[in-house]
Amino acid sequence: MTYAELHRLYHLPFFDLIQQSRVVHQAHWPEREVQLCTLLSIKTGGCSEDCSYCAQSARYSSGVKAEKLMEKEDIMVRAQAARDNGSTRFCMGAAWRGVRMGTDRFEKVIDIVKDVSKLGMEVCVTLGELGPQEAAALKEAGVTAYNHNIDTSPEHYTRIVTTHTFEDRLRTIRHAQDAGMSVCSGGILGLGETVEDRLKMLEILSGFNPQPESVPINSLMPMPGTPLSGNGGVDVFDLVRMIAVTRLSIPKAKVRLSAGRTRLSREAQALAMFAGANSIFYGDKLLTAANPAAAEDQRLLQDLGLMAQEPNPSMMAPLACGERACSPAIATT
Ligand code: SAM
Ligand code: DTB
Ligand code: SF4
Repeated sequence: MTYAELHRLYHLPFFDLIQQSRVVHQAHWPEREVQLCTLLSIKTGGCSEDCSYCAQSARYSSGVKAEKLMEKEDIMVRAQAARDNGSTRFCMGAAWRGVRMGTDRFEKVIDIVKDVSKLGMEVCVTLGELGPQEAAALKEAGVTAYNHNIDTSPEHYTRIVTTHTFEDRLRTIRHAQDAGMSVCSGGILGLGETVEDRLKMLEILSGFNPQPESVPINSLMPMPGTPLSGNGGVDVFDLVRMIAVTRLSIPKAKVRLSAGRTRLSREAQALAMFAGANSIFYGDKLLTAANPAAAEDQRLLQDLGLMAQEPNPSMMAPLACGERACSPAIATT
């Protein structure tokens, strides 16, 4: 969707905007379901990168200790617990700049993915930068979706991260798509960006071909010791407007109301779901930061008459659209 159209929609009177996004939401997602995804940090802290929002960067004194890659057996216990608790997607995150074929740690991740993917949940990983070979190996091992956020506009990105570029992020996303993985890509609100930056981010996300399969909308969780620790909270109506415009511009995506729900009331979360959010991180921890307790989320869904979504049975990536027709991003065997 063009920037001009996103801008027009975003600035509609609030009720007009959410009325429109509700119609599109119901047309594409009539089932009254919310996807439950559980996150696990399989390699925490000590990251070489300087993302100024992140407690896992080695450059900041955030109090997050650098740990080794978790053992597969311990990860399997957590994955089984997530499934038993009702999650249909298990998302493993690593505080790495990226991964490289032939390294011991990448081989270990491949082995972990193979086993987790046998549990019947969608498997998501977020490991930083990927080349084409790494992407193909992850797809082959059973990854459903690769999470790689663009986080904000290209212009604002240079004020938030200096150790890699916005173009590096786009290249990794292209490699994940070319390998036939679904792409999960979104951003963070509250990094000191303008509304224009947020809409430029959305212009880029909605312009991906294929569009992202899921779009996490995070609100900054200000982490002690990071350069952005003093940033204020995101206004709830700004957040809901972004959710609504995301739903309108990427209608088939799971729009995930992501980090920052601990600061939102039940009513605010209900409004975000009404406007188009249909996925949440589920379980009391994100990667290092807090998330609402699973029991609270169960109660919220029950009170709203919403159900947990089944996993995508084919686990196929969305189709890429050419000028005349849509075809799979990669031929599947
Ligand atoms: N290292 C990998 C990478 O950068 O892609 C994967 C892990 S990284 C922590 C995943 C995403 O979490 C980031 O792109 C960012 O959108 C989000 N995130 C990290 N810290 C956050 C914070 N304090 N508040 C909100 N979102 C955050
Ligand atoms: C995403 O967009 N949000 C998740 C997931 N993808 C990996 C991570 C949120 C991290 C919040 C801060 C923390 O836990 O350290
Ligand atoms: Fe490292 Fe990812 Fe955190 Fe950036 S966001 S510091 S790459 S873990």
